[in-house]
Amino acid sequence: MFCEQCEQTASGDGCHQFGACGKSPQVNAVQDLLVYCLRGLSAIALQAKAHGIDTHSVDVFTCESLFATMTNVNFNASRFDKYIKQAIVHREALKQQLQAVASVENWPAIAQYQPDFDESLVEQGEEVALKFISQVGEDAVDVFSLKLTVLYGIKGAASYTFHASEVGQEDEEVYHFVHRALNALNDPSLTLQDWVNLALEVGKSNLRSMELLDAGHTRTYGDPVPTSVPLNPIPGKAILVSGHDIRQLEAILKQTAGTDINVYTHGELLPAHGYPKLKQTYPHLYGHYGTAWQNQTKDFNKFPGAIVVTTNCLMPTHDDYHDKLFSIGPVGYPHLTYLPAEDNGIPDFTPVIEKARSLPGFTESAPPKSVKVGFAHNAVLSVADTIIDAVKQGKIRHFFLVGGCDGAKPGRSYYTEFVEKVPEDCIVLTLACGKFRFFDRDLGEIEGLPRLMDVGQCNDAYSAIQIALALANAFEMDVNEIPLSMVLSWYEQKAVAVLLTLLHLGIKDIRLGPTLPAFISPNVFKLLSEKYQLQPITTPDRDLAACLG
Ligand code: SF4
Ligand code: SF3
Repeated sequence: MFCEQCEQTASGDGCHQFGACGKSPQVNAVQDLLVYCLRGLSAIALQAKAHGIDTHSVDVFTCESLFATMTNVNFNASRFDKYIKQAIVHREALKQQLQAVASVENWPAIAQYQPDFDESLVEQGEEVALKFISQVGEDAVDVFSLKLTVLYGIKGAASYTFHASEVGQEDEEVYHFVHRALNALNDPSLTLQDWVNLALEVGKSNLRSMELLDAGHTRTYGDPVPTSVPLNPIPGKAILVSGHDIRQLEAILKQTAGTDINVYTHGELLPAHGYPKLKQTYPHLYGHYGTAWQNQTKDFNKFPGAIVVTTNCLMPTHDDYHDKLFSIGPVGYPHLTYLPAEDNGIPDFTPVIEKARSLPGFTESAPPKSVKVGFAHNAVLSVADTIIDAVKQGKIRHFFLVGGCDGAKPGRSYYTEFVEKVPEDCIVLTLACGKFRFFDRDLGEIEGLPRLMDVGQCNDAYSAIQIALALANAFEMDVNEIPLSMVLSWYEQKAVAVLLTLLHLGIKDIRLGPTLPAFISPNVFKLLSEKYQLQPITTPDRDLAACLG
């Protein structure tokens, strides 16, 4: 087994025996086999596109199945067997269509690969996994590092692309790029510089994917507005919805409308409360429960209702709550109840509703407590004049974007301490699940502006980018010259995609932690630090002093 796609990777240099995330070597191998088959599928999809053949179902399938191979999404080997079979069926169907319009003599070897479904897919996955081959040149370590960066980045970007397609936003160029990036992994002739360029292109394409997702969310549910979200449960039956998928949250709200069930968000669905049309249409979207993904064993156990996990991050499930847990979309775990989508992409959530009814729900009130969400680009830029005046008058000295993924490592307390130490004349923007380390702190206000603003989910890095670019425009400065520092935490491949987007935009001086990606070789890191001044976090005091200096 070899996997080093997330920050949790064992001993900081790859999981070799068993995933620190709970992924078994068997599941890792079938994920590797799926990625190999997708590389072959992409080679054919590119040819099909060049001949004007409609590849839409293959495009969406590729994004969904890449999504399933991300950290903490799917632990169910049998699900990957199905994805692998589908990849081969899609590939052969496209070949037939191609044969009808062009006389193709030879398919690339990878596109002729045929898994033997009567034999162990695990062994076959181990054979075809992307491996480091030491004898391919002196920069082999760095090329391999960049190949992994592209693969992991495209997984993150594919997940956002899949979400965007669910809310009706698609771009052929993005799908084309996903296939091009996967197909590049088939090309041994690419140089180090080719791989650097491709990694930055992943960032560019991911920016478009996040833009599409933003458009899908805001056109469907309205631009987020500052909204108080109760953290105290209220008596009544309850369903908890975890992950990132706002469309599936809406489907659950629709199917529970008019019942006595209250719906709570968990993890990265907290920002959903900021979307006005969702809130207005479904008053039983009541509040938020729990914090970041790594605390779910405790949170899910205590939650007295049914729970649906729509996306990452799912941890290995626990007997204490396995029976009340459901997964949908690309998410899965052995023996966990999976609700398949119907033709409209939405599952029938009746089993969830029945489970919620059979459980006690909340029986007591708790003291009121709330947090504010909804500071996406439209909300923040609607008060741009106030912000700009406050900066000009010296009332706001600096902005910090403290965001990204949360995780279990003790070093992540850095982010809590950092936010606590941010001087009172500075504003903290945050996004993604890393915010749960400080999201309920009252940092007060400057000129009526909250000092802590929740921009949204990890994909709402798009919003943060729009805010940064608008401020740069207003101050007639380069984005790297405005008083803004980015202090980011990463865990999984969505964060890799976002980081590549920021580098593609030329954003410098990003501080990254809690540790640097294991898949980034020392030379690749040197290159990134020389060109972009990308740097590891140190201590909150040192980093704050450097940012404000
Ligand atoms: Fe290890 Fe992370 Fe891969 Fe899981 S996803 S096997 S923790 S590197
Ligand atoms: Fe969190 Fe998994 Fe990355 Fe969307 S829910 S940010 S870790």
